[in-house]
Amino acid sequence: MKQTTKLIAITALLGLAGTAQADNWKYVHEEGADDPQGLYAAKFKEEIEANSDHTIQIYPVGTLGESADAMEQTQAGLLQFIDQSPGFTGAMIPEAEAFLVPYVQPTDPVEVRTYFKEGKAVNEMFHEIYREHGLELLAIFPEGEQVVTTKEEFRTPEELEGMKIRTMTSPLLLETYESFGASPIALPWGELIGALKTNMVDGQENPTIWIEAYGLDDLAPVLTYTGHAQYTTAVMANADFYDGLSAEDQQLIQDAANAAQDYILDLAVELDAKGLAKIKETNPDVVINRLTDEERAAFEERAAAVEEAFIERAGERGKAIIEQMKKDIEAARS
Ligand code: 6CS
Repeated sequence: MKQTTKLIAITALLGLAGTAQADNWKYVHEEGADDPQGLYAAKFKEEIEANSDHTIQIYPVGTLGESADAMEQTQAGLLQFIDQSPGFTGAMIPEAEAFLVPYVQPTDPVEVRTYFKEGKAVNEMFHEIYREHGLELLAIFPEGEQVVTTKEEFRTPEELEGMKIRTMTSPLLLETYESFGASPIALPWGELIGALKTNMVDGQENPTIWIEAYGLDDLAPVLTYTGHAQYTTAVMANADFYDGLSAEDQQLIQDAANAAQDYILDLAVELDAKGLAKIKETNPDVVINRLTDEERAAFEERAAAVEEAFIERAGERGKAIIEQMKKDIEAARS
């Protein structure tokens, strides 16, 4: 009898060991369900749930505080996955600000796709750096060219002078707008709409799809395409959580991240164009200005100081990243 009980217990244990435990993983991002980060997260969830017994609970913008709060919770291990953009992460990881250095990132849709999919800088140089902050980097993807929306028109740094422009919280964004002649103010996303409504700020920058989705063109109807940046975002896992997983689950996560990246790389360009079409269709007051090469040159000249400030902060590693980014863009162009 005793022997039989033992046998049953051992069989049960073996049975358990053979079955992978089904977990519910929490994934936080900075946008709504229909925005690029939300669409990426939904695809990631779909892949994980189709290929394992695990489930993903998605927390969109506003549900767990601002971007900085979500990062704290992820680093503390309360959340397993996070999508946070360098515009916020750069305050903690100086090298991540490489994505913000003006007039370095590509804006042409075909170049953008190749650069993010195949570029050595994007795909190989950030993993170790994010690891130093307890994060396993899973994907980096674009959301469209950054567009400046203001209440008054500007085409030169002199005309931008005195305008209070809201940026995300990475220091490099403040330096960028200072160099462009504006008076920048860093604010979390949750404070931007109120700041525009109360004239605490006169403008802001964001990709077209986001401007349309949140009615930013209604609050500051001059859209200026300065060609200085591409909105970039990154998806990460808590590194301790990731390291504690089986090799099979780690592969599951990498495969899901890659599938979601392919999906969003195609979609982001489409969404960007749709955003602009919708603004033109629905906002009779909108003014759309794309700076000429000559006009751009005046801003680009001033941007050189920002690149120097970046290298000073991010050191040799930062310098190597920027150099590689430039090579990757050249390769994408050809
Ligand atoms: O401007 C911001 O703060 C927001 N912009 C985008 C495109 N995504 C999330 C972020 O919080």
